[in-house]
Amino acid sequence: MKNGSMLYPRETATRRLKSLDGMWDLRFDPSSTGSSEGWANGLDTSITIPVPASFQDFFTDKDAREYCGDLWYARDLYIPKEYEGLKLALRFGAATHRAIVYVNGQEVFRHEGGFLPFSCDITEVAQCGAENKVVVKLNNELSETNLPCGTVKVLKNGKKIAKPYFDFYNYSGLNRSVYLTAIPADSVFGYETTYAIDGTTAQVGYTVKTASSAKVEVSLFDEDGVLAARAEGATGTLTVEDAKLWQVGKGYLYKIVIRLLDGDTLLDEYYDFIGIRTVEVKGTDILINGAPVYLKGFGKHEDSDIVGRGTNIAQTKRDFELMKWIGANSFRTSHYPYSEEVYQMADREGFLVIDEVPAVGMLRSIANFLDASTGAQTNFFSGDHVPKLLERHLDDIADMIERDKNHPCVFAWSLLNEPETTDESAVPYFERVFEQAAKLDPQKRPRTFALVMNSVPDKCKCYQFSDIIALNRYFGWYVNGGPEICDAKEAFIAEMDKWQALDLDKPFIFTEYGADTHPGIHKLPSVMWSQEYQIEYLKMCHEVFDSYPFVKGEQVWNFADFQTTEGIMRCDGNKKGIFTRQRQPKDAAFYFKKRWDSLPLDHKSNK
Ligand code: GCB
Repeated sequence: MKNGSMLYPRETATRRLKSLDGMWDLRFDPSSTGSSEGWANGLDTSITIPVPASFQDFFTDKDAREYCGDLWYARDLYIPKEYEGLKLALRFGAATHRAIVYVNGQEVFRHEGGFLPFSCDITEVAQCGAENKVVVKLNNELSETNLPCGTVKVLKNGKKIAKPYFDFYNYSGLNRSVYLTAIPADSVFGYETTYAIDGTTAQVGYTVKTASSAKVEVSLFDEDGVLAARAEGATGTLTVEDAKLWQVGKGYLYKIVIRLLDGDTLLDEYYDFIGIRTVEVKGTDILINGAPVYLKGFGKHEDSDIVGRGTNIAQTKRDFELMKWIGANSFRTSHYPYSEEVYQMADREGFLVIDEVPAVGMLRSIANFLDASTGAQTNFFSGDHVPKLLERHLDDIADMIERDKNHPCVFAWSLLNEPETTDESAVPYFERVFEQAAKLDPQKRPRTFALVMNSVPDKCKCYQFSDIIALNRYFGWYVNGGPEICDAKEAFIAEMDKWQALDLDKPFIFTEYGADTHPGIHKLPSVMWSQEYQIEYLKMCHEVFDSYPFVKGEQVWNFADFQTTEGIMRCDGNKKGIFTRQRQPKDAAFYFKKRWDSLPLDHKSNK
């Protein structure tokens, strides 16, 4: 089924919005009999569950928390009489990992993929001035034909559990907000912008996609509400004199207002916030508004106590305050596109974001963080699952770009995390994935992917696709840890020398490096897992980064401790956080603050 508009839902003079957040009914369907038993009409259940949130961490019994399979959400929805005549849609910020939506017992939409929004038209089936029944059949199983990749294990007692090929817990459910949107039939469907800056003047190119032949008018207002430019037509240019640029650390935003007019009659109005800035990779520099930047920041996760991967704007706010405090200027949305509210905050705060599609687990292993260092080969890109997986991957890239292309904070796309690149079969796959991003992004942002430990110069077949080479490296943790850290450093340098010898003339950044650290462990001399070792490890890595002029960024793994699947390598989750899961600093946070406060934005620039 075709996805509706990906625009962030907003209320305007012509648009109405009703939140469906709150308590929903929930029913697990382990034997998948719900469909034949008519659950699409409503659920016979006593369980209720908050939305947005992952369902897992509310429960005190393990079967519910680890539930893997079909699960149904339902609630009543009163649709006001005034909405009659408008186009009605249900807009899900994310439904993890696949969903079938029913309204008043009728199927209205099917969606695959758990980290991007979809909007389904319900005009035909909805009743205005009456209660309606919204039911969503979710499924949270992992497979090799969907992103992120993994599998399902059936236990001897018949219960299924998720087996991710990735290192984060399979949080699922209605993780993001749900809205009823009511918009006019003649409406704005989407828009995009491009930027050219000449002295103090900016040319903002725009294209508006509409479901209408009405006249389009586009206006830009500055932060004081003063009109900065106006233009007419579905495609055009807004000339902004004395343009205030969106800068790193100072995210100046213009309000863009798009109106559809029939003579003087307003048919539709939509607004959003954009930032005037350019992005370019030149030689080994990453340039924002023509000026070089050095990335300081984190790989993150959407992960918090109780709500799991559910949108948590309160915690997001805390995260931004901590990132500002520590002197960071960037982060990667590892390993999936985050809630839209995160990008909105990054736009305002002037953070640079590497937006990552949920293409993780493309190395067939349930402990890929270990196998990556051993040179294990799984020939992931040569199986029968590949055509279907590629199709899903291309779809998710399209949806991510459609959703996020107007955010000034997004300066690069990460198209895969730690895929297996040591086999030729990866090459045609990469070609399609990289082409897709280039084709769909109006701003032609740089594209990258995070290279796993064994994607090294003489083995990796795919690094040439990247505009920015992004390395995930764990010398001193997964290899040569503890007293062997001196060997780790040598091995690290040996690899970096090989990259240097290739003379790629591209920026390198570290998208991951880190050491698990239990906040309760202090040790003199250090041992692995102690706070002291984390700092020792980080200092070693930084010495290596600092000695290569083409290294233009460091995003440590991870911003905070986060939940993973259980296992002997994980102690109630991954503990590589610089902050705890409750967002309090480990000692390393103070070490970073000192380092990052002293590194200028144009650190190591070629200018
Ligand atoms: C990686 C993965 C990340 C893991 C991390 C680790 O390479 O990209 O998802 O959490 O290593 O801590 O092992």
